Amino acid sequence: MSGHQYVWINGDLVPQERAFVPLYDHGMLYGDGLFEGIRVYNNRVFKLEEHVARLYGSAQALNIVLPAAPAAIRAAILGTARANGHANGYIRVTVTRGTGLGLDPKHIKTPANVYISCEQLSLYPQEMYETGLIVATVSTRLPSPDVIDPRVKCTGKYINNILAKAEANRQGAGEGLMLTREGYVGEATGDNLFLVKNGALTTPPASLGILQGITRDTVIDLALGMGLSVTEPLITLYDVYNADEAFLTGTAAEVIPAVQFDGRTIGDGKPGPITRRLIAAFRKHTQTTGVPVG
Ligand code: PXG
Repeated sequence: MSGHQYVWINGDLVPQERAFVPLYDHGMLYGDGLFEGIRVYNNRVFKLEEHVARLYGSAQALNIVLPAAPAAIRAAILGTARANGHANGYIRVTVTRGTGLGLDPKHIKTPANVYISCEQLSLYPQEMYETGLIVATVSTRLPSPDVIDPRVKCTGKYINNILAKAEANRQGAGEGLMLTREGYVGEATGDNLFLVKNGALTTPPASLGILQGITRDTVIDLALGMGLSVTEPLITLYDVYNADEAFLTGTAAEVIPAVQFDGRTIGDGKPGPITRRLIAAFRKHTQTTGVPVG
């Protein structure tokens, strides 16, 4: 099937050019849905179980009932990856509450809609992983957890992240760093932040209202495996500006060094040694773990 692209929609693999979303899909009308971005490395789906578990966690929080059990969704993800034939790719799973006009979920007469696609994706040019990213703090704040719980990876919340990303772009930065309303450092628009100071790693605590990234968890495990210390203190911009090294983690961005924040150069302005070691370890890890696409 190579060459053609397929999208899995509610149980069927449909050629991409014939894959449509209903006009009154609640995700389309109100951002009433959730999603996961998942990587395929070397014909293996990375952290499949973790991503599907997070998807079900988001669904449970939004009271959206998925029309299939986790094993069936995992099989559908693997099947979509297989049909599209990318040895290295990016899978996007989107679930919406269903199709129906009006806020009231009673108007929805369909089961939840499930869409799965697989594409090739490089978020940043390869040389940026060598030279490092420029990051700007943005004025767009993280929504507080009493408004939108960050552990719910719901589509609607991403308007904030899109505006933050555009704000960063306007400042000539590749990513935007978002703060909580209290001014603590939270996360970037689609990635988590790590700092290195005196050989030890820090990253903002998940309880602050950030997404507990699966790449973040992976990097914490790899760092601990190397004997490095990892803690989750409250971080302010002072800590960021005075770090020895910094990097971002996310499924799309992978592990990418950050060498400048708001015009302050981090360390000597080049990706640091611990960052480089973690990038190498992450790349090695992704090649051999993961569920074979088959
Ligand atoms: N923070 C936020 C706000 C995210 O959306 C991460 C951190 C990193 O989490 P993972 O689990 O990927 O390590 C994310 C990741 C997309 C897309 O278009 C998805 C994300 C980010 C940007 C784009 O599918 N999620």
